[in-house]
Amino acid sequence: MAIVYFSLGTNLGDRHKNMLTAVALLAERVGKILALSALYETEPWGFDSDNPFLNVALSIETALLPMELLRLTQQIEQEMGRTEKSNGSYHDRLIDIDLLMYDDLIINSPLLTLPHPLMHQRIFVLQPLAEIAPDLLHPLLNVTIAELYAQVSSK
Ligand code: PH2
Ligand code: MG
Ligand code: MG
Repeated sequence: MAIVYFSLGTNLGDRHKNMLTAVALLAERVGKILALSALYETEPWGFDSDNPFLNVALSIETALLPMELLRLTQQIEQEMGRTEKSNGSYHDRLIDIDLLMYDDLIINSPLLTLPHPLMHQRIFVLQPLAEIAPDLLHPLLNVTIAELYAQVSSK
């Protein structure tokens, strides 16, 4: 079994409903939820939009492999009605499910990079993640999530 961490975001439609649906589908298809953060309302990061996000972080114990998780999360995004494709620039979305970490695995493949390559820069990821896993070590940077969050929030 592996412990995996996800970041979820939504800034379109019924955001609370989108978030609950995504969490329920992850619990059904991925594994047991170990921890779920509060809901954080956050400003769009990296692009301009009038629509604030809801973000959460969660950890799950799973028997699935990283590429299986990637396929599953993309399938859930599609089932929930996400149509936009990532084309290099950010945009509003009904639901985004990002795999942040898979144990302390480091992967650099064309389809999947772990840990998520931008997680250490993103306050909307680090704040909820620091709530549920402050002592978790980033396997490349060798610092805890609490330290990364402190660094980003002091900028
Ligand atoms: N996701 C992005 C880009 N910007 N900003 C916030 N606040 N929350 C997000 O989930 C988010 C974002 C790309 O996935
Ligand atoms: Mg994302
Ligand atoms: Mg994504």
